[in-house]
Amino acid sequence: MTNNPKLHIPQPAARPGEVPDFSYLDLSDAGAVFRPPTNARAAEIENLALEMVRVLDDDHVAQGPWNPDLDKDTLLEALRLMVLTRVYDDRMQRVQRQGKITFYMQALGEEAVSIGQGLAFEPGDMLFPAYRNQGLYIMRETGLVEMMCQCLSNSRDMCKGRQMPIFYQNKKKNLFTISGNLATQYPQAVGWAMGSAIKGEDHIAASWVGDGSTAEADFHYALTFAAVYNAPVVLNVINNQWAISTFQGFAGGERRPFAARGLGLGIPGIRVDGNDLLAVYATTRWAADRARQGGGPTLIELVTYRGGAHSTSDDPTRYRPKDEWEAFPLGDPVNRLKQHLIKLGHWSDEQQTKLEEELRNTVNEAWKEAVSFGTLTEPPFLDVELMFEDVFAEMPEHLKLQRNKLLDLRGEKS
Ligand SMILES: Cc1ncc(C[n+]2csc(CCOP(=O)(O)OP(=O)(O)O)c2C)c(N)n1
Ligand SMILES: [Mg+2]
Repeated sequence: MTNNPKLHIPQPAARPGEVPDFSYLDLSDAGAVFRPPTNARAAEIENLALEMVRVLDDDHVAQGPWNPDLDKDTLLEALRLMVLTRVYDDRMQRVQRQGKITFYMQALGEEAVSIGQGLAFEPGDMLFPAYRNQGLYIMRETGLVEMMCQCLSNSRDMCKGRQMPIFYQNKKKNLFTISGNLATQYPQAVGWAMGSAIKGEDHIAASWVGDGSTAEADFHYALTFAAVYNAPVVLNVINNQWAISTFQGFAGGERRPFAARGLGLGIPGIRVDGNDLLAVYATTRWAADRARQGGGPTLIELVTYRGGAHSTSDDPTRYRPKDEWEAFPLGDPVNRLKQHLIKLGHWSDEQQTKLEEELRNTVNEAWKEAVSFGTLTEPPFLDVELMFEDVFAEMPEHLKLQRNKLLDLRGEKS
C-alpha cells in the first residue's frame, strides 16, 4: 500500500535509529507576524493560521507586536507553575512505575500550553481541558494533594474512584472533568459558551484537543456550531507531533496547519510557537478578548512536542528516534522562559536550581499527605457502596437489589 501510485500514505520523517528530521515544520522568525486588532474580520487575517506567531528569539529576547509585556512577577509566577507541573509529573510518573498508581500521562515539554493559556483567561471562564492539561488544574489551585488522591483512587478521591487516574475535575474553579473519550469536550465547550451568551454573561469557554483528535467528528461538529452561532469560545489544538505512535500527518497535518481547520467556516486561526510562553499567552489573550467582545470563536494551534511517552502504557522507542525531542527546533519551554528571565536580569541558574529543589520538597510533602488517605493496597479504602450513589436522583429497583446484595455480603442490614 505504501507504493500505491495514487494514494498518499503519510510517513513520519524519521523512525527509530534514524536522524530526527523536522524540515517539515514551517517556522516564522520571532516578531515577524503581524498582530491585528481583536475585531479584525476573519477573512483579512487568514495568514495567522499559516504562519507562526513567535515572541522569544534564539537569544531569548522578546520581539515584535505580539510581545505581551508581562511584568516580572507574572513571568516568575509562570516559570514557577511550569516547573511545578514538570516536577509533579516526574513524581507521578515514578510512583506509577513503583506500582503505587495504575496509570499516568505526562505533559513533559508542553508546560507552556497550560500555563501560558491559563494565565490569559479570567477565573469565571469555563475550561474544558484535555488529559495533558494538568497545568490548568495546578494553576487554578486544585491542590496537589487533591490531584494525587484522585490518581490513587483513595478515600479522598474527588471522583470517588469512578475515573481513571489523571481525569481530575474542579467545579469550584470552573474546570470541567477530563474525559478519555477524545474531543468530546469541544462540543461541550461550545455549548457552554452559547449558554453564557444566552444568559447575557461575560464569561467565555475554552477547550483543548490533541493533533490526532482533530480527526474526530466531535471536533468538526463543534467548529460548525461555534461558527454558526458565533460562540464566545477559544478552541485549542495541541499539536505535539504525535498521537500515541501515529505522527501528526495521519490527522492531516501535512496538508495545511491545524490552525487552518476553521477557515472554511470563517473561524480565524492562529498558529503559535507552543513552547514560547509569551507567544502562547499573547495569542490566547487576543482570542479571549475577541470572544468576550462578541467577535466569536478562534482556533489556536499550539506547535509543541510530546517529550515523554504517550502514557505509562506506551514505549516511544518503538516508533520514533530516541533523540527527537532534543532536535525539536522550538526547544524546551521551561528552559526558554528561564533563559528569558536571566536575560532580563530577573533570574539566575542558582535560583532555578533552588526553585526546583523547593518544588520537589513541596511535591514530596504532598505525596506523604496524599497516601495517608489510602493507597491501592493500604487503607482507608473508598466505601464500595459509593458506586451506587450520585448517578440517579432516585435509585432504580435493579440497583437497589444489587446494593442490598452487597450489604448482605458485608453482613449489614439494608
Ligand atoms: C474517541 C477516542 N478514540 C480513540 C481513543 C484512543 N486514544 C487515546 S489517546 C489517543 C491519541 C490522541 O492523540 P492526540 O489527540 O494527538 O493527543 P496527545 O496524546 O498527543 O496529547 C488515542 C487514539 C480515545 N481515547 N477516544
Ligand atoms: Mg498529539
